[in-house]
Amino acid sequence: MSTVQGRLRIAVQKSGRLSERSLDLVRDAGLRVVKGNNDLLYRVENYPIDLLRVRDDDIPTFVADGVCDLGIVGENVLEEVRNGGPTAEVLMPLGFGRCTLKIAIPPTLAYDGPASLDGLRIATSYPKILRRWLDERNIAADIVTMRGAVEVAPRLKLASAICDLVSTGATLEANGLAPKETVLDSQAVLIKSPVAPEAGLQHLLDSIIERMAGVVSSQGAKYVMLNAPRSALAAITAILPGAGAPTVMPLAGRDDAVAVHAVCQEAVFWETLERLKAAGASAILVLPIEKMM
Ligand code: PRT
Ligand code: ZN
Repeated sequence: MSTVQGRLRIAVQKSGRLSERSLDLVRDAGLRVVKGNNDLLYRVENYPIDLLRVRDDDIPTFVADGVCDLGIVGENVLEEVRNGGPTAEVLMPLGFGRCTLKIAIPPTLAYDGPASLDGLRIATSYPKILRRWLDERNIAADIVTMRGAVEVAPRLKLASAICDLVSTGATLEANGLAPKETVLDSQAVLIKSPVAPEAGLQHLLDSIIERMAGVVSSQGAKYVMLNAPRSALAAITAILPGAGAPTVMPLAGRDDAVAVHAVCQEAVFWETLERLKAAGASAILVLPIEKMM
């Protein structure tokens, strides 16, 4: 049973790379978040829900222990704190906070595949993930655990290689390091506690999860409307990216053409519109989708 009577709790990063997008997701799911005097806890005014704002490293444990019912955290953090105990269930990837945990080396170091790391010292903030990766490949390397500024370790002669998160690659470049191996691909995920909430809150929990899934799947999705010659219908439908069965409707006074409406789950680029037009489509409209269930 959740520790706070009568209220659900969602753990989000207090301040960092995931904070803003986590709050956006919560808000897009219809929760009105009120920032009170308490910095640790934000209240939701239209539902019995609180947001617990903590360091991202604490989120997996809070959710696994049932202190929070849901949490938003990077897969990298989730993997690093994984131990033999109860774990939070990963419900869905959220499409933000994308990064890759990479092994990088200075260009002066000879490299011919993972075996070249044998006997080296590697600096990282992710010792457990790195150790697992090395063990799987039978590589005996020393790991130096650093909490930040991992990229300076080779210059300071603390280590000869690093294993750190990369998004744009600018940090590696600025420090003269070259990425060599991908240890983990990561993004933010929604996690759920193995501890059930109070009976009266289960329905609300299920509904919040379903709404968040709707928000995530509507991101990037577009509603496309166009007119098409009947003869080109099959070709035009095939061009629409990630559309299921589109709705086809008659056009008043036109036997040779139809209106096509479709939800496209994948990005609709200008190139897609140009191909649709070349296939005979006209009056093409692409609209954003606000909610989807
Ligand atoms: O205080 P708290 O513990 O909550 O925050 P934190 O400092 O541990 O984490 P924070 O806010 O930096 O990152 C939160 C999460 O964002 C991470 O756990 C990842 O899941 C995700 N994320 C996405 C990243 C990056 N991209 C990222 N680029 N986390 C860190 N970085 C760092 C990386 O460590 C390196 O220093 O950014 C630098 C590299 O970036 P590029 O763009 O130069 O490649
Ligand atoms: Zn952290």
